[in-house]
Amino acid sequence: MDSQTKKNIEDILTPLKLSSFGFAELKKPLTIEAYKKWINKDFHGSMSFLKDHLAFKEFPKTLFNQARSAIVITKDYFPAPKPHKAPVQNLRLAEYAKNSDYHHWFQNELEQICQSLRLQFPHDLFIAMSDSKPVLERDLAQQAGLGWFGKNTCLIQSQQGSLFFIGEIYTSLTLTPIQALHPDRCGTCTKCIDACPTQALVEPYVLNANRCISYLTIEKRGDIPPEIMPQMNDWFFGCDICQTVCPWNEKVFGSNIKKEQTSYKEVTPQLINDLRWILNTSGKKLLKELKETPLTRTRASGLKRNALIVIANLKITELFSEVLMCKEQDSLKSTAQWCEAQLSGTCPNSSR
Ligand code: B12
Ligand code: SF4
Ligand code: SF4
Repeated sequence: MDSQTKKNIEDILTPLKLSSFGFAELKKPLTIEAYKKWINKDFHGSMSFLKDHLAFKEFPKTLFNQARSAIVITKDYFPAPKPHKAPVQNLRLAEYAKNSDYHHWFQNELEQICQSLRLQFPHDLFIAMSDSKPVLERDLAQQAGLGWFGKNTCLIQSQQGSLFFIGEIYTSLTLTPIQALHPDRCGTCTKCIDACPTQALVEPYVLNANRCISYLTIEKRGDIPPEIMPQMNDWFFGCDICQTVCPWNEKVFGSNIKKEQTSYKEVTPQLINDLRWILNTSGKKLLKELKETPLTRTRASGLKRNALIVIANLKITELFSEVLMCKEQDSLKSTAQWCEAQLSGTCPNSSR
């Protein structure tokens, strides 16, 4: 990479005040063997696309013939830079899901960067992606020197913690890393593994998605194993615990994030209203009202299923009749029956 190319790209990116950026060559990911082992153990659950995408992830140049390198960009999502106002504000959402769907706004920001790059390099290819193509994004960002793999599997930067998205621009330019690999700073810490409520971090750096609240509330379709539902606490969509207990996030964000995310939500009339709204609203209307948010990923039946689990775990007897109504729907029947069993015997006015 000649120094003028590097300078021209940096001149475009630096004024944008991105959280961080770096360059990586498109080569076999450093952690591809760990990825294959993970797939072979079926830790991906029903996310079959992760298995199907293996070849593109192992040989990144095959995704776009002309691509040679990637410009990797991170974007902080806490406190929410693009908050949405959907009527789920009182439910326990992962921090990323308090933002509008990053697959749209972050992707758009990356597209705009591509436009500027095309003006500077009219004969070259630039393709923007963020969780939209088969790319092993954490590995690519690690190669670009933008963080290390924590034992919770998230990419962490010592100055920024881990609450950031990763996006990349594949290009035909030949770029080499401008930063060295970020050293591992987990040391002997195991806080994330110890704090995971469902024991999904089965060993350092290995997450069994089948047990992960994030997977169960977002990606899993249908019923959730009954032995895990009580451990999901009041998480409605996603989970942040293995990140909020991380000393590197505590260092960057202070006590705010920890307090907000590691304690149960108080059962307020507003929280009950949000849950009632989810259960009483038709699937079509729910998806319409939530269309700017990432919550539609789990579909309407997933949102209703998640609401039932929160109701059961918080023992919200005020919604008993709504729970009974869900028993009439095939897709919710068994979760509603389980929820009913958790609630029955609880007097509506007793302390929780
Ligand atoms: C599938 C997926 C999920 C799944 C599986 C998560 C997972 N850990 O794999 C589920 C639904 C559970 C999920 C949850 C979340 N996700 Co997600 N997810 C993805 C996706 C689409 C693919 C990830 C993947 O390939 N997993 C495969 C497994 C094998 O990878 P891995 O667990 O990271 O394991 C690696 C390391 O452990 C490492 N490794 C293994 N052994 C060893 C040993 C040593 C010594 C070392 C150093 C490394 C190492 O190698 C493995 C392979 O790279 C990416 C987007 C993308 N295209 O890459 C986003 C992505 C990883 N997710 C992201 C986010 C924000 C989240 C959540 C925070 C959302 C939330 N709050 O609910 C949580 C975080 C949970 C967690 N602890 O990971 C961000 C991560 C940003 C970051 N800073 O790391 C990404 C990159 C999306 C984006 N474009 O920003 N996600
Ligand atoms: S996101 Fe939650 S459930 Fe998943 S590994 Fe982290 S703490 Fe465990
Ligand atoms: S909690 Fe500790 S072990 Fe886990 S990712 Fe953070 S520093 Fe690493």
